[in-house]
Amino acid sequence: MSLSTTKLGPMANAIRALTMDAVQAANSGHPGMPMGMADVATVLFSRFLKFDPAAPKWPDRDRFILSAGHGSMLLYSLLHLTGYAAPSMDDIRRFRQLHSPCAGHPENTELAGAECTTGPLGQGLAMAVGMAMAERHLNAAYGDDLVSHRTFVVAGDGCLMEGINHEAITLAGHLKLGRLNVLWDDNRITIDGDTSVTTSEDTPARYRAAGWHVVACDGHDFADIERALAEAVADPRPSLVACRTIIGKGAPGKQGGHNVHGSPLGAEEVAATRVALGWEAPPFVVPAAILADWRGLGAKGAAAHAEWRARLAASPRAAEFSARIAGDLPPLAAAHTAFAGWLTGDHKVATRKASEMALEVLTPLVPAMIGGSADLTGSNLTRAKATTPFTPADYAGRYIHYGIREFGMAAAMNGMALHGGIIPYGGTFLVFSDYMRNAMRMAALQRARVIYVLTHDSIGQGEDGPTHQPVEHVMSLRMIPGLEVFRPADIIETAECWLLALENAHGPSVLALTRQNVPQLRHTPGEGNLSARGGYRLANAGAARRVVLVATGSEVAIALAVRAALEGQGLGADVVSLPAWRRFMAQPAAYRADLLPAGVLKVAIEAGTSFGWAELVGQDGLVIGIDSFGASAPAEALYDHFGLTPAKIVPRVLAALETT
Ligand SMILES: Cc1ncc(C[n+]2csc(CCOP(=O)(O)OP(=O)(O)O)c2C)c(N)n1
Ligand SMILES: [Mg+2]
Repeated sequence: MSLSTTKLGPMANAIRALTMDAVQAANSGHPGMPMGMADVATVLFSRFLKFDPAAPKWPDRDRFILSAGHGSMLLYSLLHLTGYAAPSMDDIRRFRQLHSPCAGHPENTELAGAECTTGPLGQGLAMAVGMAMAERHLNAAYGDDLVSHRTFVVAGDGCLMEGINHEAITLAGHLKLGRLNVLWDDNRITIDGDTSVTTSEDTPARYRAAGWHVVACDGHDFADIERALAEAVADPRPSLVACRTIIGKGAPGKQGGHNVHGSPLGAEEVAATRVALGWEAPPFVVPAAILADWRGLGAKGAAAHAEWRARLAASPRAAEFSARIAGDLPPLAAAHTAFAGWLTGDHKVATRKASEMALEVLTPLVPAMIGGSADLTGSNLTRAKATTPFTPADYAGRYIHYGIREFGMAAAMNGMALHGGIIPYGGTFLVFSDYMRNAMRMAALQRARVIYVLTHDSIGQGEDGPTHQPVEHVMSLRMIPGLEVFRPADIIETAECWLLALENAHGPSVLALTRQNVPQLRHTPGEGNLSARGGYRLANAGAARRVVLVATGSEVAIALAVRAALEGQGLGADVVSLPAWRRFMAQPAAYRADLLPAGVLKVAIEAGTSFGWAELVGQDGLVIGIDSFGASAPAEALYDHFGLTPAKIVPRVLAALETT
């Protein structure tokens, strides 16, 4: 079915009408962008996008990313009009209301047709880069028959102005992601007014400099849009399509101005727009002929989907491919055996080194694992032998040199995870998690399985000094809902936490790892994965218990030394290792109370902020932490300077015992 250009106008106006009426009903929302991009989106969906509304998760569909997430009504309109099961017209009527899947910004957990959650400007495009990387990798692994699709992005001035845009497009240009096409809503308006207020950049020149193909079109001329999109799709480079548009197009009194960006048009202007567009239908009604055109267009995708399913059915790798896309882990018995073997050894290694050893075991078993680092491979120890570099010449490679682009890396990893078939992990220094923090938050919000290998996790990194020494980071990452933060104490806990991170299929995980060596603390076989409960009793009091020492990561060994000193004075002390705070908090109250009993002095030891620890040790507990920035010196000198040695901690515990 091919739609004549005369049909496209009314189809685009259906988007405009739904948008202005939904925003008006909610008395909140952003009409400008969907009304301005309605024509471009109609051409994209009718002439280029490969999709099947009956199968929103069909693995070989094209990905459509609305990076300008404030224009969510564009996506909701398109999904409804083309015949996705959701959103329904009732959902659209309830735009921005509690429990409507038509939330203020698109949320992947609310709608099957929303590939990712967008709203923080710039990140949708950066996630799309990850999706395009995932497509190339899986194409290299499974061939054109099973994986051959494109990634289309609608981005606004804001998405292009954000700093992450530079990271994302230089990475995409370098990796020659020719199947990535960005449709730029070049309306020259942002909230504060004309873009001339804030920028004088030659944006196309910047894209060209990054190795992109750039083409422009009149975003309200269907034939011109089609020409530009055809050129973009044909070009082997990633493409920027600069669509010159008028924000709020169709609203006669408001189009072209910044006030139409994020406020309802108002009843009068809505009425005037109906007249201007010749749109006579009442709110939330799409005339049958226009709806039929949209639905016919949606139904068109079933054929391509059916052909793909036939190819999958004929493939000897069908089951493997489907399991991979579903995110199933292959059997990990060999890893369990290997890790159990470590119990009999005595490894004094940094936990970053233990992580590398774990990766050497895991990556050959789990082909979905794609590693990388933001230019700190030799420090993060993220590269295992099974993972060769991912390059334009070899997209089958499983190791991504992200360059010094932490935020871009984190967003790309979100895109890869959301694409499906990939379990991305990537490294940087823990202190630079701040650079990618919003993408980590977005991973949690989107329930994406992304694993962050964050090394040099305390003052223990030593001589680089306070700029490189995390103090507040571990605790502040624990505050992000849905983000698992693991801080393993030794080689055994590191292996356990890697397994837990992999098994955390619906959320991101942090592995906070030391630069400095730590002793192996566990040697007992058959105990199972003790880290799975978040915290566990590592050592029992010998003498009558007076103290419980709670510690994480490299400080667990210190806690054991403190315990030995206390026991030497006849004071019984337990040591609780707490590799995963939130997991521990999710345990039954009886389990927590058994580990942290009332009536006993509880002491927390962590080389980071004391903030928050009172929740575990109580107001009468003792918190040994660091509430200032670090300093530049060898690690041992810093542990002494900041009072984190047994010699400095024991007197404080004794003093606290006297007052309890
Ligand atoms: C990271 C981030 N910063 C700020 C905002 C708030 N915000 C939403 S839309 C917008 C203006 C975006 O301008 P543009 O992309 O040109 O959208 P248009 O006004 O053309 O629809 C801003 C600042 C945001 N959503 N994300
Ligand atoms: Mg704009």
